[in-house]
Amino acid sequence: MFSLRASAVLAAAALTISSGAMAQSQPEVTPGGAPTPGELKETDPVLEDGRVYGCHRLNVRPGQVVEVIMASTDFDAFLMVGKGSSCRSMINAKTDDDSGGGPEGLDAQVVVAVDDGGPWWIRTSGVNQTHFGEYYLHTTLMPAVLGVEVRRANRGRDVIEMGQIVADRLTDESPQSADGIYFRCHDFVAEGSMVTEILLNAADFDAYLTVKAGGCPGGRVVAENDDFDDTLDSRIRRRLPPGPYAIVVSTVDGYATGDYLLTTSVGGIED
Ligand SMILES: [Ca+2]
Ligand SMILES: [Ca+2]
Repeated sequence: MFSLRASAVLAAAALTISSGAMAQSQPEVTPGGAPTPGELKETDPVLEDGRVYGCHRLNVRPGQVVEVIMASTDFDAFLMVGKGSSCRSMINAKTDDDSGGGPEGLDAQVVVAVDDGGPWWIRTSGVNQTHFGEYYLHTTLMPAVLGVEVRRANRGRDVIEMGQIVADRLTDESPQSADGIYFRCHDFVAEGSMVTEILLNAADFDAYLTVKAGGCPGGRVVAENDDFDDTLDSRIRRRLPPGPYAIVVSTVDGYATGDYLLTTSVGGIED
């Protein structure tokens, strides 16, 4: 009798410890705060492919654009960030292996545009079953505005102002060119004689950037770019005479869709 009671108590204690450990392994991460330490251990929950993973609740508000970097010197970091009921059931999650750079080029980086209350999650893992060790999550709140908010403020028009970062998305409901490629056209007004840098970062597709004279949909092509440096992203640096321009975001990936960041800034040397 006593032994049964004792084992029941022990089982209850084990349950308490286990749920306590679960709570500890899911610390909330608030963007902009100090780096969050984590560790992958052999006793952690396991994915279908045998990799262990960690789970962090991402404390964000709709309208925020957040960069998450997972850095580790112990193993090859892999990230998944998305929303859903848990780290195991996210929808439209973004994943990344090595975009975060780091000393060995193996850190992971994901940028997400927070379009609703989620809940949002960060899932941390390695890239194979033997990856264990310590890592840090660095989160940054980016000074970006969501495309949906730009359209809401501009009666449906896509507008980008000098110095702005717009977080937007090509979807299967975006306008299509004559050959079926999805695009989005942002109105831009050049005001000075400085060099304008226009940068298009797209994690999900091979970006293509075009600047045309006049407001959207634009006329004569002023500048265009497919890739720059060693990326598939696009960048244009051009001295644009004052006036209205159409900045067209598209892809060379056929009918590809996905998130992108479009940034305008002053400076740099003309391409
Ligand atoms: Ca990696
Ligand atoms: Ca490209």
